[in-house]
Amino acid sequence: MSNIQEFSALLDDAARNATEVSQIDPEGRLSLDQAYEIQAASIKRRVERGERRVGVKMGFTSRAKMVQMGLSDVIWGRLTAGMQIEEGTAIDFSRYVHPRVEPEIAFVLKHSLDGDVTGPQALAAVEAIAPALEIIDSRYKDFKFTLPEVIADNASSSGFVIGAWRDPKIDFANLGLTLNIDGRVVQVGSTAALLGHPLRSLVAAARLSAQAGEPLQAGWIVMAGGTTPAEWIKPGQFVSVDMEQCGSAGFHIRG
Ligand code: OOG
Ligand code: MG
Repeated sequence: MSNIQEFSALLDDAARNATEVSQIDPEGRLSLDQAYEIQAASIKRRVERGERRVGVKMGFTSRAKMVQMGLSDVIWGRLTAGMQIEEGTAIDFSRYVHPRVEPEIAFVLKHSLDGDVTGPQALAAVEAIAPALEIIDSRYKDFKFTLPEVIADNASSSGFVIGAWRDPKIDFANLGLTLNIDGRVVQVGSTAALLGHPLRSLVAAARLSAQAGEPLQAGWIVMAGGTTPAEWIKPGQFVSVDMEQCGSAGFHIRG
């Protein structure tokens, strides 16, 4: 269907040029499968420009995020190396449309995970865990979208920052965390917000990626989802996450 190519080009260009677009499916004609086809086609364009695929991000895995965005299905998106921001460095505000940030936990895998796996099997594939921040920057005007629209837009993914990797032997089921802007706590949460246990987000990532024919690979990063509502960010700020037993991760915003 040529709409797939057309919409993927529109969203990829919007992400590249930091411009916003109108909703692509206001009448609700797109199926979820078509939305994921648009996402795959837009990531293919990035890969063809030389960006390496580095993992997966999960979305709407916490109640806080479902309530904030008014959508309740777990979704996923594709991460590329071009989205990773070195911890402690500065981003350019002009490269974003209307960015928000949310505190997450990240996994890096030592083994592939293919299809239906149990929690213990998923844990056995984890090389390390880390506190992380996701910058979400919907390409849609006013951050307003339907479920197929946000899926087509790679689940709003724009950037991610990962702190120092820690041994996954830490019990990370319920680690307290804060999101801080200029050292002030703006959100308080816990890793338990992610489907009751963050490993459930990894299990879902394994299932959904395998269903799409792209099983999770050794070395890939999985961002497990926002644990609190997202916060708007502005030029001049320093944004960080502090996670119990795991330290912190942060970045500056130049503007
Ligand atoms: C969609 C992305 C959701 C998460 O962690 O739940 C997401 C959005 O909120 O724009 O990244
Ligand atoms: Mg997120």
